[in-house]
Amino acid sequence: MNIIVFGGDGFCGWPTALHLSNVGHDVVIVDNFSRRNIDNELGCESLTPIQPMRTRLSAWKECSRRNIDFIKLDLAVDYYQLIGVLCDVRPDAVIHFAEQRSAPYSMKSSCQKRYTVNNNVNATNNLLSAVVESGLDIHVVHLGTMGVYGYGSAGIKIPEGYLKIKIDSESGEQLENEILYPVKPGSIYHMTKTQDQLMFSFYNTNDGIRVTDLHQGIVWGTQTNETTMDERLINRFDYDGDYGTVLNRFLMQAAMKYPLTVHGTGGQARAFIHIQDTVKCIELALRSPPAHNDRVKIYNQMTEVYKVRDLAKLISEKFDVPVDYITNPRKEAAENELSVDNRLFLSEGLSPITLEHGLLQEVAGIARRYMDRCDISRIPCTSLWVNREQNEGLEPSVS
Ligand code: NAD
Ligand code: USQ
Repeated sequence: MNIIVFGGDGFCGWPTALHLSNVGHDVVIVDNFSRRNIDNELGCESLTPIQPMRTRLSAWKECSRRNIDFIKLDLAVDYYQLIGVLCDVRPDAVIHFAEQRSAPYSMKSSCQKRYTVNNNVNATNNLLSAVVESGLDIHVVHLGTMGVYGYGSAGIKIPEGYLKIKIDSESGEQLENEILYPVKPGSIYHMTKTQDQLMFSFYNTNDGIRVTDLHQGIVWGTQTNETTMDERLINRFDYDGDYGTVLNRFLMQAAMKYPLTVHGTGGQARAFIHIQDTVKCIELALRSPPAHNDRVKIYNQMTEVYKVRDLAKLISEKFDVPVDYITNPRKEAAENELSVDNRLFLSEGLSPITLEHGLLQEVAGIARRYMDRCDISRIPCTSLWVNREQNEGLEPSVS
């Protein structure tokens, strides 16, 4: 297949591009390097020494003898260039990772809130609009998030995108239907992902665009089979208070013997997936596109559910590091239960990497190896969901 990976310089996009190239697809990466620019803005960088795109691509050619092309383009802005790229490459599928993906960054101030909305909503709308205008039959695969559902499952397993409902009609009959699962975004970033869902639904119904939306949990781990082939191919590892996600932060904190930063009571249950499984899921999704006239196909791309405090306990015991319960900078439920249906990928052959098995390798192979690159002043989460006075009242810290 001819595939364009939008956002292919990022944490999920880079290993996906390499994997798809390795299994024989022709891959073009499109990115505007906004993530690298945000690192400059925040004064931090990946724990791992990621290389410039030119170096990455020539290293890949040396290792695999396969070529990946690169085009610098802002998906949210460069609309006419985007149409040109689609018409030149004529992709069978495009994978859309190109969004601002940090919830804390999206809540920093009105500037980051507006940037996140403008970037994410316009990127998705431009892509869908350009696919229509190109007249090509392109399968659009998007990286969405488990966060569109909120994290309370109201006593049911969160279904894969659609909720079966029964309602009483005016004449008293009971009608059955399926609707998009009601959204409950917990940050401006997550709100943009709920808006993406509506755009997919509209362009699918109106223009017949085939879309797969992958509602992904929190990705952990760093390396995949392809990124370990050469150090110049190494994937990024974010540990800072804005972009570092909880499990990778705990792994790096364990390597540094920095007390694990649990927000509130740590009663937040979240869904997780290893980066190696992310790339596998995307390959599986490409193999089973929705048929023409099918509705948007939604998968829950996650493999395990953990509470934050249970993760902290596991890592604390394994690596002998204390746990620090700190006031939660976010406005989120202190405790929740989460149960998720992920049968679609399991039925298509996914065999998940579990946390129990991957942790040690991650701490030794990545966090300890590159710990001299860590700037501990970047670890605290400084982005507050509401102002400090309101935040103090939100959730007491526990000891
Ligand atoms: P990332 O920030 O590392 O990568 C995103 C890439 O997109 C970056 O290289 C960035 O430069 C590029 N980009 C952003 N806006 C762009 C634009 N307007 N034009 C062109 N390029 C643009 O993020 P990631 O962790 O790789 O996440 C990728 C996608 O997966 C996101 O949409 C995110 O919502 C989703 N996701 C990520 C996780 C996770 O834990 N990392 C979990 C669930 C879902
Ligand atoms: N948390 C801590 N300590 C920390 C960091 C986070 O206790 O040091 C807590 C947070 O308060 C939250 C949970 O851990 O309750 C998860 O936070 P996170 O930063 O790991 O994940 P989140 O902000 O939800 O976002 C990440 C990705 C995002 C993706 C989402 C999937 O950045 O792109 O969409 O995971 S999901 O969480 O399933 O919505």
